Amino acid sequence: MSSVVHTWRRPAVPALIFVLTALLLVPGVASAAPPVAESGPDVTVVAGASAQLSGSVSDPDGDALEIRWMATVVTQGDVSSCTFSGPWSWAPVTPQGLSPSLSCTEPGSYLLQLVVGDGTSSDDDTGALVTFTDPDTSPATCTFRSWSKRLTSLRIGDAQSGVSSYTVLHTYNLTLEPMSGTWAPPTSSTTLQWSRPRRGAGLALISHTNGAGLSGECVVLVRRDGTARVTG
Ligand SMILES: [Ca+2]
Ligand SMILES: [Ca+2]
Repeated sequence: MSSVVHTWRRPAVPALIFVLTALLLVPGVASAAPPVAESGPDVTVVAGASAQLSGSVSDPDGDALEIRWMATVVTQGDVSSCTFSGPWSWAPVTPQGLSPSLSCTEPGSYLLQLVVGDGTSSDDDTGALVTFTDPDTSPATCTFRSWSKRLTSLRIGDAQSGVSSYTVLHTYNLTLEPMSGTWAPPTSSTTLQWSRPRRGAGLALISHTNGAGLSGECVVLVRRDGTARVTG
C-alpha cells in the first residue's frame, strides 16, 4: 500500500511547479493583476476655497473597481474643518468620486490618497498634497525709496495675493504714469513712475485692490525740498 502512495506522489511536485510557472507566464489568469490608483497632482488654495482633486484608476484585467479616499493631516490643519464631495468608504467608480473637491477652513497641508480595489487586491499611491493657505487679511502696500527728487518709481505690491487693480484718484503737483492698471490673474507687484512738474509740495491719492479683493489707499506726499514719503 505504501509503495502505491509513493509512486503516486512522485510526479506531484513537478506538476505543481508546472502549474505555478504557467500562472506566472500568463498574467490575467485567476485575476492576479492588482488595480492601480493615481491620486493626481498637488493643489494649493486659500483656506475656505475649494481644492479640485483629479485621481484616476485602472486595472490590467478590466475588473470592476471600487474606490475610496483617505485624508491625513500633514502639517497644522484639522480634518473636521473640511467638507469633501468624494467617498470616504468603498463606492463604485464615478467621475465625481475620482475628481472630488475638498474645502477646509483650517489652514494646513492635507494628504489625500486614492485607494482602489478589484475585489481581490487593492492599491493606493503616495497621494496628492492639498495645501490650504492662510487667508490674506491685509491689502497691498505702496513703497519707494524715502529720499528722491524729480523722478522716481512707486511700487504697489502684495506678496501673498498680488495686485488686481489700482487707480490714481487725485493728484496735486504730481504726475503718475500709468494712471491705472488691471490684472487677471493678479500681478505680484506693479511700478508707477511719478514726477513733480514744478517746485513746491505735491500730493497723490491712489486706490488699489489686491488679489483677495481687499481694497486700500496710499498717499504720496512730496515736500517742497523734494523729500517724499508714501503711506498705506
Ligand atoms: Ca485585477
Ligand atoms: Ca496682503
